[in-house]
Amino acid sequence: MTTFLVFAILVLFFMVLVLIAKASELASELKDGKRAYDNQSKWNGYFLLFFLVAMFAGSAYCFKVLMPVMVPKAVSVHGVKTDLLFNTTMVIILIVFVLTQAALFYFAYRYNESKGHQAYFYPHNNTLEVIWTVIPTIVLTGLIAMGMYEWMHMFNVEARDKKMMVVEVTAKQFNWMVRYSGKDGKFGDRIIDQEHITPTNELGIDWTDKNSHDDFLADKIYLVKGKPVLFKLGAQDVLHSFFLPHFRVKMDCVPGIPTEFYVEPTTTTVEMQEYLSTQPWWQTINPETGEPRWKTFKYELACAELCGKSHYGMQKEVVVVTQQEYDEWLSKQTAMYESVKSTLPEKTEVVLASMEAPVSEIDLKGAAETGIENQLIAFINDASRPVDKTTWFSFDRLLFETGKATLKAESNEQLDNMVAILNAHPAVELKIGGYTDNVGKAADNLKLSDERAKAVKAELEKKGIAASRLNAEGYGDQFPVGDNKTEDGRAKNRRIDVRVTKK
Ligand SMILES: [Cu+2]
Repeated sequence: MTTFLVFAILVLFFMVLVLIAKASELASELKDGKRAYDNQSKWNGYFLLFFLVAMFAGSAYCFKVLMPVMVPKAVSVHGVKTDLLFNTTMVIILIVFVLTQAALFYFAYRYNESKGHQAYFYPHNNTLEVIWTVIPTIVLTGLIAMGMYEWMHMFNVEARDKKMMVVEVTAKQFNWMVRYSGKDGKFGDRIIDQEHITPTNELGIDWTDKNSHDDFLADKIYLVKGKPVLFKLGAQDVLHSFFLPHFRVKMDCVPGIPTEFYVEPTTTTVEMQEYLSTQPWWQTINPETGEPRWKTFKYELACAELCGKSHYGMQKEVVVVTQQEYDEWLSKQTAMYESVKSTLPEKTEVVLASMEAPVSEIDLKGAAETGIENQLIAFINDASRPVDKTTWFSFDRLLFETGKATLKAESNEQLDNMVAILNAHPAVELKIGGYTDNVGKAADNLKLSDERAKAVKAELEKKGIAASRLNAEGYGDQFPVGDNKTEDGRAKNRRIDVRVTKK
């Protein structure tokens, strides 16, 4: 309010000056036109001088009032250097600003048009040209060199501390998802597709990757004083910007393009509060809490990209603590896996290890070159594709009685071959999926497909395969492989598929 009043008074004062000048000009014009013109140019000079003084006083006032309210000192190693760069630039700019503006306005005042005075014509001076070209060139080159040097240090991957911690931050409208790798220090893989990204697994974490089992989401970002941290940044929807003002960190979060930032915090939250308790502005009472401002000081993560209507809500607290406090906090975190594992479908719980040696002498009967048996053996032996849960193979010679889950005798040959493959590869496990076309009721199709898949499983068990190595599930008319509009396509959809995993 006071600021507004001061401003209003200044504006009014200025308007009064203008009116006085206008009035006196009009008055004198009535007497003598020429003198009025001289007077006007004299007044212009005074105004320009007044403006110069007001501008400097105003700028100085802003600095005095706003500096203590600005984001306090940097609390990261690179941040101190960033500030030094910023301040150096600021000082140079200020010097140039004061000199040029003072000269500009003073000259306008000092050499305003007056009777009998003629302007000196001074079109060119090589020495001056050289001076005002060379000096800014040197200064700017220096500033840019300093900036490049610091930039290289900030982003130099080789120079990074191998013992740094890694925190993964994913931005979305309108929140931050902060993932820690847990005690193993390794993040579980993420698979960005519709199957994996669900309301309960927004990051698309692959739960079959054991590294994910101790990953946890943190509601606050905890960092350790003196311990470098690499933020791995991403976004799920639109552009966001990861902004840690106190650490002088700002990095865009771009959907599809991972970015990162390396920071070493130097001051714990408590130490920062202690420091701020000595600063005058921070000692003033915050009307919202009724306490001195320093008491409720927190480091903050904010979004610095206007990303939508609730952009302002994208905040998170950052807490810098000692290693001991961090370990304590870490031990209290619950892995995401704990809360989701009971809801996970069976098919993602398979985890596999190394391949066994290829077996070439499997006695296959009736399997053509391109039969499912040969495909399966090739897949099992292909070490470059040890696990691929999306790869299913369709049985080509399993036959059921129409509308029933009873296997026909002709199916035996292929089932025997499967048994031979499973016996040759003891670590291999099978997931058997049953499918139908879309004729009839979906519920009936689902039931029939499930029964058929289980019939295959039962048959393999009868032939000596351990039940623990087999799994069967019906999917009804879901996941068609052919066009249900044609008889040919429907025949393709009525099928038993199999997927290989290894223990
Ligand atoms: Cu945002």
